[in-house]
Amino acid sequence: MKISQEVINEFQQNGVVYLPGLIDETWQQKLALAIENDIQHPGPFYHGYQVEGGGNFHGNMRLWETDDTFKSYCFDSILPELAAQFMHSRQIALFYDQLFVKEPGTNAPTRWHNDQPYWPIRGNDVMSFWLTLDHATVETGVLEFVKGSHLWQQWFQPEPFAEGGDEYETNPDYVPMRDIDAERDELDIISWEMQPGDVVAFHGLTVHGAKGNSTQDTRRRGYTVRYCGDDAYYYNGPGTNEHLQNPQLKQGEALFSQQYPKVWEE
Ligand SMILES: O=C(O)CCC(=O)C(=O)O
Repeated sequence: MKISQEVINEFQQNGVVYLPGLIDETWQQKLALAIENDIQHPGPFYHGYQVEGGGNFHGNMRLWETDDTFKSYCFDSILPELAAQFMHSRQIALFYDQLFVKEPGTNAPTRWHNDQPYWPIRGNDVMSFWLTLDHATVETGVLEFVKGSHLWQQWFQPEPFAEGGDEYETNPDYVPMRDIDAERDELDIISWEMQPGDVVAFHGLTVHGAKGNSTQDTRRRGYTVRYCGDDAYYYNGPGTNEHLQNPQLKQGEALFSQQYPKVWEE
């Protein structure tokens, strides 16, 4: 599959593109089963939390390391090759994958943030593919993006996503997160009503967030895979998520390793 130059330009300018119908039904069915299995028997990086008012938020990451379906999707689907095209890269490392399930009635917004400050990764070639397995709308918590915000080059201080969530060390080089909701009128905030199999691809510095799932009958299963390209390297400063750090790597080293395997090469 070849992405058009127009779509690549859109990704570079906006920091996000919508890829409708990217993932076929066979993959969707396999992933749906793997997700149910993870909900029943969460892997070691489970990060769900209790939500006021009911519902349930199930989060987990690095799922590919313990589940063959997630692994096969991260390694063998179209995604690594697309990542290479979007990032003009000759080699692609899998950084990690992450699951975000908001059951109906889960008042758990995904706070506005950009991702890279949470990660021990520097460089521009860092991106994510967020897949929905449900009809996702603003009401169920589809992702919203601040168009072009990756070009601000601002690294926002990571904060816990909910009470009891992971805490993050302060990084003096990071800036406090902006109050994006207060700035809604001035900023260009974009989102798409998404169908199962649709994907949004976005840059590691693009500011994004989502509301909770306020519906009573529709789940919102989002599954993200994150890849790095040629100019990305390991750098672990204050504020990163400890579960994403890689004890095998030293500051400044190339990423390829057991934890961040090479999944594509020209
Ligand atoms: O699905 C969500 O609510 C959050 C997803 C997200 O922030 C991400 O994939 O980077």
